[in-house]
Amino acid sequence: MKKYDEIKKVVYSHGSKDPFTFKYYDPDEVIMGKPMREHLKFALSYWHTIDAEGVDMFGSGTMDKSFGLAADPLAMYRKKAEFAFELMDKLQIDYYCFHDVDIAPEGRTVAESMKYFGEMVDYLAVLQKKHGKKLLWNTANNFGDKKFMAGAATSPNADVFAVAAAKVKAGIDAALKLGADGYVFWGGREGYDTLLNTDMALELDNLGRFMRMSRDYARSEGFKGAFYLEPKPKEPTKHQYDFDAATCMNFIRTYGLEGDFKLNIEANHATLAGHTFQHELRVARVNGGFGSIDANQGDYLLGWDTDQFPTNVYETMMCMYEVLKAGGFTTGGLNFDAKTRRQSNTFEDILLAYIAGMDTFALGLRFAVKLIEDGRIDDFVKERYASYSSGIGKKIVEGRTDLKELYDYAMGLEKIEVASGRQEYLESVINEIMFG
Ligand code: XUL
Ligand code: CO
Repeated sequence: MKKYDEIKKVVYSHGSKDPFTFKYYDPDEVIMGKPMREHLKFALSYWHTIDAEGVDMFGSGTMDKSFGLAADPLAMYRKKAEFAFELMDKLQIDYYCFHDVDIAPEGRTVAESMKYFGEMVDYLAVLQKKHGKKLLWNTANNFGDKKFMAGAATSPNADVFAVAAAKVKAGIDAALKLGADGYVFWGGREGYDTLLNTDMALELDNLGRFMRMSRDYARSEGFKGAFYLEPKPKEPTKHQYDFDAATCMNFIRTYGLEGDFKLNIEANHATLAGHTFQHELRVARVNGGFGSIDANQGDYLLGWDTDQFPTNVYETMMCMYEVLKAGGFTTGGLNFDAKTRRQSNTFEDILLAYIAGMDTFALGLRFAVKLIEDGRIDDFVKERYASYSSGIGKKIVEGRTDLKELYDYAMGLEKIEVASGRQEYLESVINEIMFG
């Protein structure tokens, strides 16, 4: 197998046995009026790809991403940034995403960390221009440091709330400087482990205040992008307030954040919440909250957030079906919040993992288009609800009836038959579309 440095650019070569080619992703191929790269809007996740070294609960890293510069953290982070942009070039990826702590070394004080962060943001601006790349979204890591052990915006300590707010302010300033399309809030520690020590009402209101202040600051500075809440039910906190898409939409409405806030739906978070990926996307879509996607997959036998590169075509197909039905991405895209397995510990594995993920989504897009063009599923659903297009059903959906009229109507009914849901047939249609 070729070495990482020998691979200059991964290109589309359907049927090829060369592992460093795309078999299904042809970035410039036009499908439904748009090139694949615009349908899919792939993004590289800085934390998993540039920083993570394969550490787990039981063992140390299996991969070294210090580039021999561990003794000089600023030089190391500059090298990491250069590596990130070269990697995006190789993979033909146009976007990237990062947390503040991913791109710059930690200082001894909050102020020193801010200084390093500012320097690295300036450097990313230079690299973005040089390589023609864009920032899909950035975020603040308000969960890793020990001061966030009881939450950030939901911490019982107001000083922690203030530090978290300062980090978001710096993040929004960076988003403006780098022209980001979005800004993400994922509340890994915003929740509780026991109600015995928790004032839930105050914590939720503070979280709402935090989001409103962030939005107001960003808008006043001219940020036009989207804000995203990222639902996840648990891990690291036992119960996270941003449990799932429905909970997040309720939060958005309760605190008057509609229009500004949408959702960043992650496949593995959906399954942790006991939902399918498609369910979470559908909830987002029908509630006006469809925004962006963290593309990965979990392991059905492991109960935690394994953040694997997606290879399940059935899931990416139903995901892309929802994306197409939502009218495609606007500010959002497909961020690979995914890491190579601990045993896949070479730089070649990073390329192979992204190729697998991108091809899986390319197949998902191709099949989703076929599913829509085929029309059998959409027609079936339409037909199933046909009783709402005329008569009493039409009156119900148009709000032109009431319980009294419905009572009289029901009294006149003799035989009521609900048509078959035909689940097995519909599942076989999906197989036909995928396998011919
Ligand atoms: C954690 C997770 C985060 C967010 C950004 O499970 O998904 O990486 O995407 O903070
Ligand atoms: Co994520």
